[in-house]
Amino acid sequence: MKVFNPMYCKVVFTSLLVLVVLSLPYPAQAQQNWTATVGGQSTDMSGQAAAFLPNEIWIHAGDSITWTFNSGDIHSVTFLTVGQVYPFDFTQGCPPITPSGSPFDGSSCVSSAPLVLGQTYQVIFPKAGNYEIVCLVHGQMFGVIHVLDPTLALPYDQASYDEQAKEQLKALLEDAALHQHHAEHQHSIADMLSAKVSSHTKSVTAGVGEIAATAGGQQSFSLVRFINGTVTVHAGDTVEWTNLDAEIGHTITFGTIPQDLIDPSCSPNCVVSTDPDGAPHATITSTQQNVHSGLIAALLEDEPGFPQGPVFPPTRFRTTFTAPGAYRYVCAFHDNLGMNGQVIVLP
Ligand SMILES: [Cu+2]
Repeated sequence: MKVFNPMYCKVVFTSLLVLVVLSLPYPAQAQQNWTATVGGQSTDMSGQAAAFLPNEIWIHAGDSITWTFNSGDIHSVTFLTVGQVYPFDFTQGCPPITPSGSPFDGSSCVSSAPLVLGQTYQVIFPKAGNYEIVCLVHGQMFGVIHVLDPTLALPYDQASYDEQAKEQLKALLEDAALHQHHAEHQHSIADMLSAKVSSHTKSVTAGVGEIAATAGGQQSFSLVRFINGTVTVHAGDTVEWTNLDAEIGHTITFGTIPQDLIDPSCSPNCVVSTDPDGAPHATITSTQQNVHSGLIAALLEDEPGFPQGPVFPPTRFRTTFTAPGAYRYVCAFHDNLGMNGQVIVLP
Protein backbone atom coordinates (compact mmCIF):
# COMPACT_ATOMS: atom_id res chain seq x y z
CA MET A 1 0.00 0.00 0.00
CA LYS A 2 1.38 3.29 -1.00
CA VAL A 3 1.43 5.72 1.89
CA PHE A 4 3.22 8.59 0.29
CA ASN A 5 1.57 9.90 -2.82
CA PRO A 6 3.53 12.80 -4.35
CA MET A 7 0.54 13.75 -6.46
CA TYR A 8 -1.63 14.03 -3.35
CA CYS A 9 1.03 16.17 -1.72
CA LYS A 10 1.14 18.46 -4.71
CA VAL A 11 -2.61 18.93 -4.66
CA VAL A 12 -2.60 19.77 -0.95
CA PHE A 13 0.30 22.17 -1.38
CA THR A 14 -1.39 23.88 -4.32
CA SER A 15 -4.65 24.14 -2.40
CA LEU A 16 -2.85 25.67 0.57
CA LEU A 17 -1.10 28.12 -1.71
CA VAL A 18 -4.45 29.12 -3.24
CA LEU A 19 -5.91 29.60 0.27
CA VAL A 20 -2.95 31.76 1.30
CA VAL A 21 -3.27 33.88 -1.82
CA LEU A 22 -7.04 34.22 -1.37
CA SER A 23 -6.72 35.23 2.28
CA LEU A 24 -4.21 37.99 1.55
CA PRO A 25 -5.68 41.50 1.66
CA TYR A 26 -7.41 42.04 -1.70
CA PRO A 27 -5.16 44.14 -3.94
CA ALA A 28 -6.68 47.40 -5.14
CA GLN A 29 -8.24 46.69 -8.52
CA ALA A 30 -6.91 48.61 -11.41
CA GLN A 31 -9.85 50.64 -12.63
CA GLN A 32 -10.75 49.15 -15.93
CA ASN A 33 -12.23 50.85 -18.95
CA TRP A 34 -14.59 48.51 -20.80
CA THR A 35 -15.74 48.96 -24.37
CA ALA A 36 -19.09 48.27 -26.01
CA THR A 37 -20.93 49.41 -29.11
CA VAL A 38 -24.21 51.17 -29.81
CA GLY A 39 -26.23 50.24 -32.87
CA GLY A 40 -25.02 48.55 -36.01
CA GLN A 41 -25.96 48.39 -39.64
CA SER A 42 -25.68 46.42 -42.86
CA THR A 43 -23.29 47.59 -45.58
CA ASP A 44 -26.03 49.44 -47.51
CA MET A 45 -27.47 50.84 -44.23
CA SER A 46 -30.92 49.33 -44.94
CA GLY A 47 -30.62 46.99 -41.95
CA GLN A 48 -30.34 48.84 -38.65
CA ALA A 49 -29.89 47.31 -35.20
CA ALA A 50 -31.23 49.50 -32.43
CA ALA A 51 -29.25 47.81 -29.68
CA PHE A 52 -26.68 48.18 -26.97
CA LEU A 53 -24.15 45.52 -27.91
CA PRO A 54 -24.02 43.71 -25.60
CA ASN A 55 -26.90 45.02 -23.49
CA GLU A 56 -25.88 43.47 -20.17
CA ILE A 57 -22.45 44.13 -18.70
CA TRP A 58 -20.94 43.40 -15.27
CA ILE A 59 -18.17 45.73 -14.07
CA HIS A 60 -16.56 46.85 -10.81
CA ALA A 61 -17.31 50.10 -9.01
CA GLY A 62 -14.78 52.62 -10.25
CA ASP A 63 -14.68 51.14 -13.75
CA SER A 64 -15.85 52.98 -16.83
CA ILE A 65 -17.41 51.94 -20.13
CA THR A 66 -16.75 53.62 -23.46
CA TRP A 67 -19.45 53.09 -26.06
CA THR A 68 -18.63 53.48 -29.73
CA PHE A 69 -21.55 54.36 -32.00
CA ASN A 70 -21.72 52.11 -35.00
CA SER A 71 -24.62 53.19 -37.24
CA GLY A 72 -25.88 55.97 -39.46
CA ASP A 73 -29.09 55.95 -37.41
CA ILE A 74 -28.76 58.06 -34.25
CA HIS A 75 -28.82 56.69 -30.70
CA SER A 76 -28.04 57.98 -27.23
CA VAL A 77 -26.35 56.46 -24.18
CA THR A 78 -28.52 57.60 -21.31
CA PHE A 79 -28.85 56.74 -17.61
CA LEU A 80 -32.01 58.16 -16.00
CA THR A 81 -32.56 58.24 -12.26
CA VAL A 82 -35.17 55.91 -10.75
CA GLY A 83 -38.55 57.68 -10.96
CA GLN A 84 -37.44 60.08 -13.67
CA VAL A 85 -39.84 60.35 -16.62
CA TYR A 86 -38.42 59.25 -19.98
CA PRO A 87 -38.21 62.56 -21.85
CA PHE A 88 -39.94 63.18 -25.21
CA ASP A 89 -37.26 65.39 -26.77
CA PHE A 90 -34.19 63.23 -27.34
CA THR A 91 -32.18 66.18 -28.65
CA GLN A 92 -31.92 67.66 -25.14
CA GLY A 93 -30.32 64.68 -23.40
CA CYS A 94 -31.89 63.45 -20.17
CA PRO A 95 -31.84 66.64 -19.99
CA PRO A 96 -29.19 68.01 -20.05
CA ILE A 97 -26.56 66.48 -22.30
CA THR A 98 -23.59 65.65 -20.07
CA PRO A 99 -19.98 65.49 -21.26
CA SER A 100 -18.27 62.19 -22.08
CA GLY A 101 -16.52 60.90 -18.96
CA SER A 102 -19.36 61.92 -16.63
CA PRO A 103 -19.87 59.76 -13.54
CA PHE A 104 -23.22 58.02 -12.94
CA ASP A 105 -24.08 56.79 -9.44
CA GLY A 106 -27.89 56.84 -9.72
CA SER A 107 -28.31 60.30 -8.16
CA SER A 108 -28.49 62.44 -11.29
CA CYS A 109 -29.00 61.53 -14.92
CA VAL A 110 -26.23 61.24 -17.47
CA SER A 111 -26.76 61.36 -21.24
CA SER A 112 -24.89 61.71 -24.47
CA ALA A 113 -26.32 63.73 -27.34
CA PRO A 114 -27.81 61.66 -30.17
CA LEU A 115 -24.64 60.29 -31.80
CA VAL A 116 -23.74 58.43 -35.00
CA LEU A 117 -21.09 56.21 -36.58
CA GLY A 118 -17.59 56.68 -35.18
CA GLN A 119 -18.50 58.86 -32.18
CA THR A 120 -17.84 57.68 -28.62
CA TYR A 121 -19.22 58.34 -25.14
CA GLN A 122 -17.78 57.27 -21.80
CA VAL A 123 -19.49 56.87 -18.44
CA ILE A 124 -17.73 56.20 -15.11
CA PHE A 125 -19.54 54.12 -12.47
CA PRO A 126 -18.16 55.00 -9.02
CA LYS A 127 -20.85 53.20 -6.97
CA ALA A 128 -22.12 49.61 -6.89
CA GLY A 129 -25.66 49.12 -8.15
CA ASN A 130 -27.71 47.89 -11.10
CA TYR A 131 -28.32 50.65 -13.60
CA GLU A 132 -30.57 50.64 -16.65
CA ILE A 133 -29.12 52.07 -19.83
CA VAL A 134 -31.63 53.54 -22.29
CA CYS A 135 -31.59 55.16 -25.72
CA LEU A 136 -33.69 58.33 -25.83
CA VAL A 137 -34.30 57.89 -29.56
CA HIS A 138 -35.57 54.29 -29.41
CA GLY A 139 -37.91 53.43 -26.54
CA GLN A 140 -37.47 49.67 -26.93
CA MET A 141 -33.68 49.82 -26.76
CA PHE A 142 -32.34 49.28 -23.28
CA GLY A 143 -30.06 47.15 -21.17
CA VAL A 144 -28.47 46.96 -17.75
CA ILE A 145 -25.06 47.63 -16.25
CA HIS A 146 -24.33 45.64 -13.08
CA VAL A 147 -21.76 47.53 -11.03
CA LEU A 148 -20.30 45.18 -8.42
CA ASP A 149 -18.10 45.74 -5.40
CA PRO A 150 -14.44 45.40 -6.50
CA THR A 151 -13.95 42.35 -4.23
CA LEU A 152 -16.46 40.31 -6.25
CA ALA A 153 -15.60 38.27 -9.32
CA LEU A 154 -16.89 39.34 -12.73
CA PRO A 155 -18.54 36.74 -14.97
CA TYR A 156 -17.10 37.90 -18.31
CA ASP A 157 -13.98 39.55 -19.65
CA GLN A 158 -13.71 42.09 -22.46
CA ALA A 159 -13.12 39.40 -25.10
CA SER A 160 -16.41 37.70 -24.10
CA TYR A 161 -18.32 40.95 -24.44
CA ASP A 162 -16.75 41.59 -27.85
CA GLU A 163 -17.92 38.15 -28.95
CA GLN A 164 -21.45 38.70 -27.52
CA ALA A 165 -21.68 42.06 -29.28
CA LYS A 166 -20.65 40.50 -32.58
CA GLU A 167 -23.10 37.60 -32.24
CA GLN A 168 -26.03 39.80 -31.18
CA LEU A 169 -25.46 42.21 -34.06
CA LYS A 170 -25.14 39.36 -36.55
CA ALA A 171 -28.43 37.85 -35.36
CA LEU A 172 -30.27 41.18 -35.62
CA LEU A 173 -28.96 42.00 -39.10
CA GLU A 174 -29.64 38.49 -40.38
CA ASP A 175 -33.26 38.89 -39.27
CA ALA A 176 -33.47 42.23 -41.07
CA ALA A 177 -32.06 40.69 -44.27
CA LEU A 178 -34.55 37.84 -44.03
CA HIS A 179 -37.40 40.34 -43.78
CA GLN A 180 -36.10 42.24 -46.80
CA HIS A 181 -36.06 39.03 -48.81
CA HIS A 182 -39.59 38.10 -47.75
CA ALA A 183 -40.96 41.58 -48.25
CA GLU A 184 -39.48 42.01 -51.71
CA HIS A 185 -40.54 38.62 -52.96
CA GLN A 186 -43.92 38.45 -51.35
CA HIS A 187 -45.44 41.84 -51.73
CA SER A 188 -48.48 40.34 -50.06
CA ILE A 189 -47.18 41.48 -46.63
CA ALA A 190 -48.06 45.03 -47.55
CA ASP A 191 -51.20 43.97 -49.38
CA MET A 192 -52.36 41.87 -46.45
CA LEU A 193 -51.97 44.69 -43.94
CA SER A 194 -53.23 47.43 -46.19
CA ALA A 195 -56.67 48.87 -45.57
CA LYS A 196 -58.36 48.47 -48.93
CA VAL A 197 -60.08 51.83 -49.11
CA SER A 198 -60.63 51.52 -52.83
CA SER A 199 -59.73 49.26 -55.71
CA HIS A 200 -57.50 52.06 -57.01
CA THR A 201 -55.14 51.80 -54.05
CA LYS A 202 -51.58 50.58 -54.14
CA SER A 203 -49.74 49.81 -50.93
CA VAL A 204 -46.12 50.32 -49.95
CA THR A 205 -44.50 49.00 -46.79
CA ALA A 206 -42.72 51.90 -45.11
CA GLY A 207 -40.23 50.01 -42.96
CA VAL A 208 -40.35 46.64 -41.21
CA GLY A 209 -38.95 45.78 -37.80
CA GLU A 210 -39.12 43.51 -34.81
CA ILE A 211 -38.20 43.73 -31.16
CA ALA A 212 -36.12 40.98 -29.58
CA ALA A 213 -35.09 40.46 -25.98
CA THR A 214 -32.09 39.23 -24.06
CA ALA A 215 -32.17 38.68 -20.30
CA GLY A 216 -30.70 42.14 -19.94
CA GLY A 217 -33.16 44.15 -21.99
CA GLN A 218 -34.56 44.72 -25.44
CA GLN A 219 -33.03 45.25 -28.85
CA SER A 220 -34.62 45.60 -32.24
CA PHE A 221 -33.81 45.34 -35.89
CA SER A 222 -35.29 47.49 -38.59
CA LEU A 223 -35.36 47.43 -42.32
CA VAL A 224 -35.13 51.14 -43.03
CA ARG A 225 -36.51 51.08 -46.55
CA PHE A 226 -39.67 51.65 -48.57
CA ILE A 227 -40.12 48.09 -49.79
CA ASN A 228 -40.97 48.03 -53.48
CA GLY A 229 -41.13 51.79 -52.98
CA THR A 230 -41.34 52.68 -56.65
CA VAL A 231 -44.95 52.28 -57.71
CA THR A 232 -46.80 53.10 -60.90
CA VAL A 233 -50.42 54.25 -60.71
CA HIS A 234 -52.90 56.21 -62.79
CA ALA A 235 -54.17 59.73 -62.19
CA GLY A 236 -56.93 59.51 -59.60
CA ASP A 237 -55.37 56.55 -57.78
CA THR A 238 -54.28 56.47 -54.17
CA VAL A 239 -51.05 55.11 -52.70
CA GLU A 240 -51.05 53.93 -49.11
CA TRP A 241 -47.90 53.60 -46.97
CA THR A 242 -47.95 51.38 -43.88
CA ASN A 243 -45.23 51.22 -41.23
CA LEU A 244 -44.64 47.69 -39.93
CA ASP A 245 -41.88 48.62 -37.49
CA ALA A 246 -42.61 48.54 -33.78
CA GLU A 247 -39.55 50.63 -32.99
CA ILE A 248 -38.78 53.18 -35.68
CA GLY A 249 -41.11 55.84 -37.06
CA HIS A 250 -40.89 57.10 -40.63
CA THR A 251 -42.35 59.85 -42.79
CA ILE A 252 -43.41 60.02 -46.42
CA THR A 253 -42.24 63.40 -47.64
CA PHE A 254 -42.59 64.91 -51.13
CA GLY A 255 -40.67 68.11 -51.91
CA THR A 256 -39.20 70.27 -49.16
CA ILE A 257 -38.71 68.69 -45.73
CA PRO A 258 -40.64 70.87 -43.24
CA GLN A 259 -39.45 72.04 -39.81
CA ASP A 260 -42.14 70.11 -37.99
CA LEU A 261 -41.53 66.43 -38.75
CA ILE A 262 -44.18 65.05 -36.39
CA ASP A 263 -47.34 66.65 -37.82
CA PRO A 264 -48.62 66.26 -41.39
CA SER A 265 -48.43 69.25 -43.72
CA CYS A 266 -49.00 70.19 -47.34
CA SER A 267 -48.17 73.37 -49.28
CA PRO A 268 -48.97 75.43 -51.22
CA ASN A 269 -52.73 75.37 -51.67
CA CYS A 270 -53.43 71.95 -50.26
CA VAL A 271 -54.37 70.31 -46.96
CA VAL A 272 -53.91 66.93 -45.35
CA SER A 273 -57.24 65.54 -44.20
CA THR A 274 -57.82 62.62 -41.85
CA ASP A 275 -59.56 59.47 -43.05
CA PRO A 276 -62.18 57.87 -40.77
CA ASP A 277 -59.64 55.27 -39.61
CA GLY A 278 -57.24 58.00 -38.45
CA ALA A 279 -54.82 57.90 -41.38
CA PRO A 280 -53.71 61.27 -42.74
CA HIS A 281 -54.67 61.62 -46.41
CA ALA A 282 -53.25 64.17 -48.85
CA THR A 283 -54.36 64.97 -52.38
CA ILE A 284 -51.41 66.04 -54.49
CA THR A 285 -52.20 67.88 -57.70
CA SER A 286 -48.72 68.81 -58.96
CA THR A 287 -45.09 67.71 -58.64
CA GLN A 288 -44.37 71.19 -57.24
CA GLN A 289 -46.34 70.58 -54.05
CA ASN A 290 -44.70 69.76 -50.73
CA VAL A 291 -46.52 66.95 -48.93
CA HIS A 292 -45.44 65.57 -45.57
CA SER A 293 -47.14 62.66 -43.81
CA GLY A 294 -45.93 63.50 -40.32
CA LEU A 295 -44.76 60.65 -38.11
CA ILE A 296 -46.03 57.27 -39.26
CA ALA A 297 -45.31 54.44 -36.84
CA ALA A 298 -46.76 51.23 -35.52
CA LEU A 299 -49.17 52.06 -32.69
CA LEU A 300 -47.42 52.84 -29.40
CA GLU A 301 -47.93 50.42 -26.54
CA ASP A 302 -49.62 51.37 -23.31
CA GLU A 303 -47.51 50.96 -20.23
CA PRO A 304 -48.69 49.41 -16.97
CA GLY A 305 -49.35 52.11 -14.39
CA PHE A 306 -49.99 54.81 -16.98
CA PRO A 307 -53.39 56.09 -18.16
CA GLN A 308 -54.74 54.88 -21.50
CA GLY A 309 -53.43 57.18 -24.20
CA PRO A 310 -55.06 58.19 -27.48
CA VAL A 311 -54.65 56.01 -30.59
CA PHE A 312 -51.35 57.51 -31.71
CA PRO A 313 -49.41 57.88 -33.93
CA PRO A 314 -51.04 57.16 -37.31
CA THR A 315 -49.77 53.87 -38.74
CA ARG A 316 -50.70 54.67 -42.34
CA PHE A 317 -50.52 57.55 -44.78
CA ARG A 318 -52.44 57.94 -48.05
CA THR A 319 -51.91 60.22 -51.00
CA THR A 320 -54.22 60.57 -53.98
CA PHE A 321 -52.51 61.71 -57.18
CA THR A 322 -54.55 63.70 -59.68
CA ALA A 323 -51.87 64.71 -62.19
CA PRO A 324 -49.42 62.59 -64.22
CA GLY A 325 -45.74 62.93 -63.34
CA ALA A 326 -42.88 61.44 -61.37
CA TYR A 327 -43.14 62.10 -57.64
CA ARG A 328 -39.99 61.37 -55.64
CA TYR A 329 -40.35 60.96 -51.90
CA VAL A 330 -38.08 60.37 -48.92
CA CYS A 331 -38.35 59.55 -45.24
CA ALA A 332 -37.42 62.82 -43.57
CA PHE A 333 -35.78 60.90 -40.69
CA HIS A 334 -33.85 58.36 -42.76
CA ASP A 335 -33.06 60.01 -46.07
CA ASN A 336 -29.38 59.77 -45.00
CA LEU A 337 -29.68 55.97 -44.87
CA GLY A 338 -31.07 55.80 -48.38
CA MET A 339 -34.78 55.53 -47.53
CA ASN A 340 -36.59 56.94 -50.56
CA GLY A 341 -38.98 56.00 -53.34
CA GLN A 342 -40.95 57.26 -56.29
CA VAL A 343 -44.55 57.30 -57.46
CA ILE A 344 -44.99 57.36 -61.22
CA VAL A 345 -48.41 58.64 -62.16
CA LEU A 346 -49.64 57.78 -65.65
CA PRO A 347 -52.61 59.54 -67.26
CU1 LIG B 1 -37.54 56.58 -41.78
